[in-house]
Amino acid sequence: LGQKGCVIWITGLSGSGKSTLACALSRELYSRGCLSYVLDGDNVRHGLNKDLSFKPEDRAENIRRIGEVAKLFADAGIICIASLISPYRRDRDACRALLPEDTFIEVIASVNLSHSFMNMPLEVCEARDVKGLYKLARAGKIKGFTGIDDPYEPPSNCEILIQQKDGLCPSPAAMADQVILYLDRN
Ligand code: GGZ
Repeated sequence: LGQKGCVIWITGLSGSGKSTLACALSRELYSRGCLSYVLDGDNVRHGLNKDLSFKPEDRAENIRRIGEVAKLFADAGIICIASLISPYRRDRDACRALLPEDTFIEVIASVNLSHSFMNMPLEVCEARDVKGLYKLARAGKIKGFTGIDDPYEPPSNCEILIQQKDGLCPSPAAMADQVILYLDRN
């Protein structure tokens, strides 16, 4: 096996397609004979991180722990796909600093380049509102919800921007292909 471990860090708002991309990417890697493992914020919060809330210090700790675990996977030669909102740039950069150069690949899901980084994705995510969380946040029933009353700081230097085509969100497989293309080239 010539596989080299790395961390693919997918950041973005709730409902922006992070988990969908993580899953599609993991499948695509499997079909190419590559070993990967998905660490999804929402899932890890049910186990390892079940003691953590969504206040900034706890989000920082959530991200720090997932970063450390992702590093262990990468050390073992596995492609670790971390998918979590990770809204604060400082916290993501701290994870990047844990890993050797070029092995932390930051990806932002569902970006429409013709619009500002934030507004368009928030509108889209909120319009989809798959789990009804935005509605609850707007009604004040969830406090500190990312994009509503808690900040999201988009990456300024990420390796991969998942681009839309003609204003349409790419399919999960097309999003995964954008990441695979990057891995192939680098
Ligand atoms: C943001 C929240 C919140 C608040 C619950 N803010 O889309 P989901 O529902 O299924 O995934 C989101 C998940 C976010 O967990 P992360 O570990 O990715 O967040 S972070 O990186 O910021 O630590 C969302 C749900 O939890 N959720 N409350 N207040 N998302």
